[in-house]
Amino acid sequence: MSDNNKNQKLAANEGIKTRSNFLRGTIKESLADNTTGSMAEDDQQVTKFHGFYQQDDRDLRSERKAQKLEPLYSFMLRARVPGGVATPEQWLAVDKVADELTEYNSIRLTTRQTFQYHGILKPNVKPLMQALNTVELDSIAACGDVNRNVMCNPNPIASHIHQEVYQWSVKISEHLLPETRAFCDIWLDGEEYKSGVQKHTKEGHEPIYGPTYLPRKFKTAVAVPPHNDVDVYTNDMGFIAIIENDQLVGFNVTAGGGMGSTHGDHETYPRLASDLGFIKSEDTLKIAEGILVVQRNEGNRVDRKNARLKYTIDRMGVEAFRAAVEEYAGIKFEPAKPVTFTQQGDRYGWVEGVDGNHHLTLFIENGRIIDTDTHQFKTGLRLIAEKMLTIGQGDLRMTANQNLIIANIPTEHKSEIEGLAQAHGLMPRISKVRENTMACVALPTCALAMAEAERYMPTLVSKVDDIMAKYGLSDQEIVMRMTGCPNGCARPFAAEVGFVGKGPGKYNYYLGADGVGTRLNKLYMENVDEQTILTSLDSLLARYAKERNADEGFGDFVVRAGVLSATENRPVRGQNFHDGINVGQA
Ligand code: SRM
Ligand code: SF4
Repeated sequence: MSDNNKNQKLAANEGIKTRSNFLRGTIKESLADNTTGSMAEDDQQVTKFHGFYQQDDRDLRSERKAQKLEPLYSFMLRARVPGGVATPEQWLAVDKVADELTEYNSIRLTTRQTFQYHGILKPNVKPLMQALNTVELDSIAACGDVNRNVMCNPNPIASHIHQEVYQWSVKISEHLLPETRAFCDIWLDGEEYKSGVQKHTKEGHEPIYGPTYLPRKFKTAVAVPPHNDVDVYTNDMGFIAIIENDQLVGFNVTAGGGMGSTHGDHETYPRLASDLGFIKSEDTLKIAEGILVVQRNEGNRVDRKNARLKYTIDRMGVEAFRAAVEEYAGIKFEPAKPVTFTQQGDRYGWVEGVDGNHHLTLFIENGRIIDTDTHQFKTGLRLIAEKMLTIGQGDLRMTANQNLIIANIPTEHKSEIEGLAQAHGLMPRISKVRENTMACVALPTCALAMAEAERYMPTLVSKVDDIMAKYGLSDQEIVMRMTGCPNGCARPFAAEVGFVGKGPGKYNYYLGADGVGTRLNKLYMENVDEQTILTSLDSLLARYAKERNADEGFGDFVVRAGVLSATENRPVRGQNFHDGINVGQA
């Protein structure tokens, strides 16, 4: 244990992890208890490591309370899908499970390239785990104080490079999986996972994590420049592919990114990752393990608000952290290679890969796959996956921006796939601003939401679209993101325009990131309503239309025009980040 934690009362979760006996807790007993829809209190923490969270529908809370009923408990489950790649067989199973074992009949693509189900009743959790296992999917370590789903650029345009880089994301994910047999025992009655991920594991043996796992969640992304679709610098650990002469030679490694913060608490802050240096590909797993183990040893286990790797690095200093990783791994970092990122979001429509296959990126607003009166995303994607099976080719790739790529389609089947997408509303004409939006789930399922996000962002974007059109800016891209609280699940602090929920209908409003994910934005107005936001955007966009330089993004413009100063890339203790112009009602 680090000196940081000595002689101090550890956070309650540390006790829960210790008592859980390598993530077993009393999950089996909680599942068997049919007197309540809930899990026992400690188990509600332990189940996160198994990929699921207890929730209740907040829209129904007061009604249920008035009826003296317990909240309508159900579970959100998040799958582990490294790099976001799913086969058509997997997609069809995922689709069927949504109908048969969840109350919401929807699939929710997340900001970390996987999918979630909401509204799983307790008796359905185990059947759902087993159904996913039949198609080699699992939710091991999708949440909890462990390395979570590993992201990777999903677009296989330069197929051989993407395949190789993608394989690294799978290897990192599997190398850093917890080894406890609790997963097989609880969900598969002791059988092995069909994918083989638990094959060589031993009972009570966690060589990388130890019995109390990490102090806090830990996230990893692999980027392929010039695309920064995975927002690599917002991750605890990042690998930036270095390609020379059309070959992957290694990775620039970054550490200490994160978005989460708490309103008004300057000891918490978003941070972009620090560069550690370049490594050869063959050293990837050793370095990944080293970064994780240094965080395991040095991270704060007393205060969970100060426990992410970003705080450990700021406390230790980058040099000392790098040296500790080098010592563990027995590998020296070389100086980082130059890299340039040119875009943060996804590119929509068809692209042709070097191997002649075609890839269609679809905009899925806020990742919600559901059939409604206006569009039938769920049905359309099911038919596309069925078509892939009949043609014997193709896969579905979730992006880090809550979208989906229909990948590896041969030329002769392009038009059939496009026909299905068009017929089900999957290729709507939308503005450039909307294409670059994301909103987190927030209400009604997220227990931490202070304001709406997914259910409100589409309306706000329509109003912003009108302003853009008024100033002739409809072709201009702006990265705009919203979350229902400052935990930052849609990475709002890395957006050119960010909205972060403060209370019902009220948002903190951020400006000034660079549109490629290498500079954070800054608080511009605090606790403001829609009208204040639109009035402000109207006047800033009017200036932008007149005064911008050629190819200047909105985030760069507001900084150059002196609307606010640029945030330093790696703010220390939040100084720069929180010094916005506070004109809200606070
Ligand atoms: Fe998140 C907690 C949803 C990506 C930072 N996040 C939650 C919970 C589980 C709420 C809770 O703890 O009870 C949310 C569940 C809502 C629901 O009903 O589904 C939730 N987070 C999401 C998703 C689904 C948002 C989305 O709309 O796609 C994303 C799932 C990602 C995945 O597949 O693994 C999601 N969360 C993120 C990201 C973005 C990223 O990782 O790239 C962040 C910011 C990056 C970071 O981690 O710093 C993020 N989520 C948080 C935090 C703040 C962590 C911190 O350091 O303070 C919390 C709260 C916590 O951990 O205490 C949180
Ligand atoms: Fe919930 Fe906040 Fe994350 Fe949105 S940002 S999903 S409101 S925790």
